[in-house]
This record gives sequence, structure tokens and C-alpha cells, in this order.
Amino acid sequence: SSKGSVEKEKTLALIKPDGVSGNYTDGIKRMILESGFRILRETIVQLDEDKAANFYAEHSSRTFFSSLIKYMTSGPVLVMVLEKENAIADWRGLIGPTDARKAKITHPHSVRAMCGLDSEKNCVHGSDSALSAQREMSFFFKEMPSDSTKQEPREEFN
Ligand code: RTP
Ligand code: MG
Repeated sequence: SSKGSVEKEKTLALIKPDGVSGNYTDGIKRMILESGFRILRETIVQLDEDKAANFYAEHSSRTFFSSLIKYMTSGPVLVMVLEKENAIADWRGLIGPTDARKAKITHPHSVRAMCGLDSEKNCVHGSDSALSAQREMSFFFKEMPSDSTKQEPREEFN
């Protein structure tokens, strides 16, 4: 607004089964909070094959798809909604490149450098666009506003 409100953006973050079982949850949350995100929602979920396949439907024709589904259903995941300005791109930046081996070299302070193993077992997920963030937040949190990843604070709080 004219009184200088900041439009905050939301994104979906997910700690994959290797991140949860490897006890990286607290370290990842610390990185999230130290980077200025608020954690608005969180829940632990055990994905079944149908839910994992739906979540990663965009990759259904890829050679790695069945391996990805096996990985994502191998144990519980921790799902979070993060909020800050530029949350979608900033969370993708904080997690680093898909291949954790590459992350350890090129982005040594990234989440995937800390807890990932390779191009599949990379310990975290982040929405890659506003459309994905909207879809993924309502996939896990049915009461999330489905129209936008942005949220204006109420005028009286500005
Ligand atoms: P994510 O969706 O999980 O945040 O990861 P991303 O955008 O960095 O990578 P994406 O291309 O969307 O791939 C989704 C997940 O599939 C697994 N993968 N395995 N074996 C492989 O070559 C391969 N490539 C991708 C990873 O777990 C990746 O995060
Ligand atoms: Mg992706």
C-alpha cells in the first residue's frame, strides 16, 4: 500500500526422507530462520506411491521417476510453508543445485551441500515457480489460500 506494506511471498519447502532420517531437520530449520523466512505451517507426512507420483507428476516420463518415487516414499517427509519477500527464488537459492555433489563444490553453504548425497538424494525440495508453490501448498495444506502465493498484511498492521 501507499503506507509501505511489503508483499510477502510463500513457498513450499520439504525435507525429504534422507534429511529427516539423517537428523538434519533442526539444522535445516536453523538455516531457514537465519535466512529471514518465517515457518507458517509444518507437518510430517508419510507419502504413498500415489501421492509421491502426483506431487512429482511433471517428471512422470523421466527415466529416474520410479527411483524418485521409491526414494520419496522411503520414510516420512517434513513439509513446511515458508514466507518472506522473494521466498520462492530465495529458498531455491538457499537449497542449491539439484546434484548435491555439485552443490558441495559450487554452493558449499547451501542446504544440499550440508545434507545431500547425489543428484537424487538431495534432502530438500523447493517450489520452482509461483504456480508450483500454489499447487504444492494446497496439495499438503487444504486450507491454504489457493489464489496466490502473495499475501498483503492487513492495513491496520502497516
Ligand atoms: P525438487 O523438485 O525436489 O526441489 O528438485 P529440483 O527442482 O532441483 O530438481 P528436479 O529436476 O525437479 O527433480 C526432482 C527430483 O528428482 C530427483 N532427480 N533424480 N537421478 C537423477 O538424475 C535425478 N534427477 C532428479 C531429485 O531428487 C530431484 O530433486
Ligand atoms: Mg523441481
